[in-house]
Amino acid sequence: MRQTYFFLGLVVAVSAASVDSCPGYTVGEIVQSRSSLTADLSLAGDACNVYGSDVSNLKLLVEYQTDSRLHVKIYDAEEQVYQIPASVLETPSGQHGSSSSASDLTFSYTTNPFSFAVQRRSNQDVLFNATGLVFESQYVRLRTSLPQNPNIYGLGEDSDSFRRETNDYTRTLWNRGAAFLPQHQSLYSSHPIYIEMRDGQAHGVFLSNSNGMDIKINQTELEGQYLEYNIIGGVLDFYFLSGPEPADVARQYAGVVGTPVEQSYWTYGFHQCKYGYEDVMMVAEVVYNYSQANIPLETMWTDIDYMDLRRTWTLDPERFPLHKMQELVTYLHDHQQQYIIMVDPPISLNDSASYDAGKEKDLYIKWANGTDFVGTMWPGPISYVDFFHPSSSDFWSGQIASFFSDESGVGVDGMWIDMNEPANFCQYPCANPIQAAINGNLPPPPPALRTSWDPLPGFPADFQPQSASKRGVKQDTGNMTGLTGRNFANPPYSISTGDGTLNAGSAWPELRVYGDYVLYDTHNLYASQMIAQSRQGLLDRRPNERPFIITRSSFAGDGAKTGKWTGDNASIWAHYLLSIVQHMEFASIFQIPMIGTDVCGFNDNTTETLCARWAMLGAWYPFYRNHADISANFQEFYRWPLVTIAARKAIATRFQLLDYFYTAFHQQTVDGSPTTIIPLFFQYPNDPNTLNINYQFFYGPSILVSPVTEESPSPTATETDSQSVTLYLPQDTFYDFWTGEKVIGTGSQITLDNITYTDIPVHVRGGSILPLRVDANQANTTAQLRTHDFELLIAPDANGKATGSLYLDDGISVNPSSYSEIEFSYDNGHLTVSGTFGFHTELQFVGAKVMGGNSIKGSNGYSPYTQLNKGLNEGWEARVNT
Ligand SMILES: *[C@@H]1O[C@H](CO)[C@@H](O)[C@H](O)[C@H]1NC(C)=O
Ligand SMILES: *[C@@H]1O[C@H](CO)[C@@H](O)[C@H](O)[C@H]1NC(C)=O
Ligand SMILES: *[C@@H]1O[C@H](CO)[C@@H](O)[C@H](O)[C@H]1NC(C)=O
Ligand SMILES: *[C@@H]1O[C@H](CO)[C@@H](O)[C@H](O)[C@H]1NC(C)=O
Ligand SMILES: *[C@@H]1O[C@H](CO)[C@@H](O)[C@H](O)[C@H]1NC(C)=O
Ligand SMILES: *[C@@H]1O[C@H](CO)[C@@H](O)[C@H](O)[C@H]1NC(C)=O
Ligand SMILES: *[C@@H]1O[C@H](CO)[C@@H](O)[C@H](O)[C@H]1NC(C)=O
Ligand SMILES: *[C@@H]1O[C@H](CO)[C@@H](O)[C@H](O)[C@H]1NC(C)=O
Ligand SMILES: *[C@@H]1O[C@H](CO)[C@@H](O)[C@H](O)[C@H]1NC(C)=O
Ligand SMILES: CC(=O)N[C@H]1CO[C@H](CO)[C@@H](O)[C@@H]1O
Repeated sequence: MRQTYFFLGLVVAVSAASVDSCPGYTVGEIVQSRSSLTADLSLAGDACNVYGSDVSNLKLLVEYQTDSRLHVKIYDAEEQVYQIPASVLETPSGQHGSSSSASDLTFSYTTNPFSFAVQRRSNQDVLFNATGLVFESQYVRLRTSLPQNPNIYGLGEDSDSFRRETNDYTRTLWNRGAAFLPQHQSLYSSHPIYIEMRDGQAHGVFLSNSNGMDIKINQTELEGQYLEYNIIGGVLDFYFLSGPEPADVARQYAGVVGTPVEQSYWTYGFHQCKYGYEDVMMVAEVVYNYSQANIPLETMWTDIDYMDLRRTWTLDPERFPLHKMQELVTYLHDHQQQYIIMVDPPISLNDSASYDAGKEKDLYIKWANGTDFVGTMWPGPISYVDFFHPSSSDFWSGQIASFFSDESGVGVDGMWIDMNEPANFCQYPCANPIQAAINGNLPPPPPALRTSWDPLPGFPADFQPQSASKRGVKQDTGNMTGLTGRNFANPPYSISTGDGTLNAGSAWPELRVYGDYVLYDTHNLYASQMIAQSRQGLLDRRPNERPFIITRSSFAGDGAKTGKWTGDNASIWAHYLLSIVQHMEFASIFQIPMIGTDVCGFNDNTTETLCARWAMLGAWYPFYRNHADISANFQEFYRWPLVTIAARKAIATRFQLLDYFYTAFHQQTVDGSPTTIIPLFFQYPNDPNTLNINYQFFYGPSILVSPVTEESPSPTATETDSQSVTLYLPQDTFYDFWTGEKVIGTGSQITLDNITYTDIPVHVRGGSILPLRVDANQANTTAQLRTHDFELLIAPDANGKATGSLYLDDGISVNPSSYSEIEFSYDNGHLTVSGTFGFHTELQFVGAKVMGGNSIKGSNGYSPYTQLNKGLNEGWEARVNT
């Protein structure tokens, strides 16, 4: 959703003193054990007090938590400085599963001034060399030197290149609604984790800190190459992850912040949304038109259009009346389709029922003096639900239970939560928010009531034309809620969010949430709390169903509860490309693998060719949704012949592979293995050519997708117009997914010609077996697809061998009562199926085909089909035609 709100960067006065003159710290008493080290650190000279006051006494805690994970924490001895509440994100502490002699990582330090280094034991490589520690009330700095031009990935959310720039580069983390995804600025989420690749080995560094920060990567003649954290509060709470494979780092990170949450089978279907559907009739018409166009629509969505005067938890009584909304939901459910609508975090002051319910429990974010803060959002004056308040869970769950009641409300199948940075349209200092809202921010007038509609065969009569937590408080120390005496409104060190100030476009940093916290410290966690309460509310309503949530804003660890979309992009080629980078980051580094980008673009008008290419690419997004802004033209796939053909083919292919991807996604939920959207260097860490690949990716472990990267020369084209694509193939055996032909990768680029608007280059990695649903192009929904049999696609490696797997369960239960984990293995014509077979089904493996078989090049690279007709409830073996 667009936030119609822009700020020019403010020029910030440069402080006279420099932190470079700060004295650093000296190491006092050290206590060492087999698996940990603690020490006192004290200021080594006169305080420099550049950005607030220096904290005199610090503590160092080093824990060898596992052989591959080292925890290093530097915090104030008084424990007054803000730390992330364990109720929001609980990272491991007090774990001592390894020792200083067994760990893959070694920790060393110098005493005066204090510095520390983390090395890889096997080769003594210095992975992190922390110098220049400054710890002030509103500024914390630490720098690590790095090799020249390091290969660094992560530290999102952003719209920059996949591999981080290494010179004069700043990544700012401060959750921020930023339409059009501007480059070199902070965007919706904060994920302070990076992966670095050195000579084929990977390590990870996670800084568990929710405060705003500038992470600077730079190379200067004097200081060499470095990465520097400049944080406006909190403590230094590092987790060093030793890899050595990129996939190991991903698993190790999941060990710190949690594995991603499992999603229901239907969530992988195709979704349609737009801001600007004028009434429920128009929503129904889109559903109808999709079915007429024979494009399988799985889930219909509605943006804030459905609300009465844009107020959360209300329905526009004329345009989206309850009885018609219920009929729409019933219609969709009867057709095995789903419905989702948007929910925003503020409550309108003018919405007496919901507002009073929240007020009664004192659930709104407050000023320091205890008065509720009033800001401005879509409905005008609003207060924000304080999702940190323990009673907010009951309140939010109650709202969900009644408004989304399956019996008496709108029985939606998931939640789409937006504006949760949280967004605020009232410009600081907004002396009179109510008046300001009334003056300039009343909800946009609803569209004129429509009075006539086309008939919608199959829909109810109403749709036919007629008229129209817990906190680890320790004794004798502080409660880690934050130092007093700080300047929240204008912090002395200013991070470069892109807006110039922290309060631009959001609720002010000086506001309070439950537990004596200020948004200055917890801003980046607001969405996390909304996600948690929304998940709980959905679980309370349908206890056995996996809650499906798509959020705009997020923080480290949120993948354990939610999926995400990448926000308000634009209908431009650059954002079609950017989506690939963002999905690799979210899926493989940030552990939010249910990730998607608005297909065909949100802001501005798309074109037929852009939308066709995007329909083809979107089929390889975990979350595949077409969505556009109210000011953009309609862009449903059925609106252009070319896009219709592209979408049918894309969805049929996605359906064919849906269980392959469901299995891959399941693996990531089990142990954090990056098995969903995978960068090439994760798969080929020893191939340095893969380090700079932005626009090719693996969809699951076995499928390499190489979309067209050049924009179409014309905005309209026909199905047979084509372009070429140059792609990189690592040294490996591949097969063209569409023809079955073998393609030997040589670690170089190849060019494919004649890639029409309904084509996308896809290769299967040799050594893989993929379970495919048969006749996938005949399924209109994923529920129908689940009744289709399987066939096995075998792509042998250079030795004629291949393996694969299939995870089966009911596709919806939180804890499925039964499931199967089926393993396939193939060796030169001999196929073996084994595993566990708890999920009983009448479906069959009807056949198998081997890629790169005895084919005539150019026509069909598949072996003659082998009929199998074997069940899925026990193991078996068979000969397969090669
Ligand atoms: C860390 O960096 C400092 C300054 O650049 C350097 O003097 C020191 O040798 C480095 N430490 C290690 C362990 O490499
Ligand atoms: C990088 O270093 C140069 C030279 O000191 C400096 O001018 C520039 O501002 C630095 N960039 C960042 C992002 O810190
Ligand atoms: C549905 O299709 C009809 C017939 O092509 C068209 O007139 C109408 O505008 C479409 N409506 C929507 C909401 O797409
Ligand atoms: C799928 O939808 C098409 C078009 O509406 C219809 O002709 C076909 O019968 C449907 N298939 C199934 C299996 O329901
Ligand atoms: C409050 O709501 C009423 C009726 O729902 C509406 O008429 C009025 O314009 C609203 N006022 C504001 C300030 O939003
Ligand atoms: C509390 O502080 C806010 C912001 O300064 C102010 O607008 C409000 O009037 C104050 N409330 C009281 C009761 O003093
Ligand atoms: C935390 O400690 C501060 C300072 O001692 C105190 O003012 C505040 O009330 C405490 N907050 C909580 C939630 O205990
Ligand atoms: C989108 O197209 C509509 C009508 O075709 C036009 O009025 C509008 O100005 C276009 N928007 C942009 C941003 O070009
Ligand atoms: C390009 O592909 C299309 C569709 O697959 C085919 O009809 C056409 O003959 C091909 N053109 C060339 C030049 O190979
Ligand atoms: C990544 C990218 O291309 N961003 C563009 C997004 O849109 C704005 C406005 O059109 C451009 O200024 C950015 O360059």
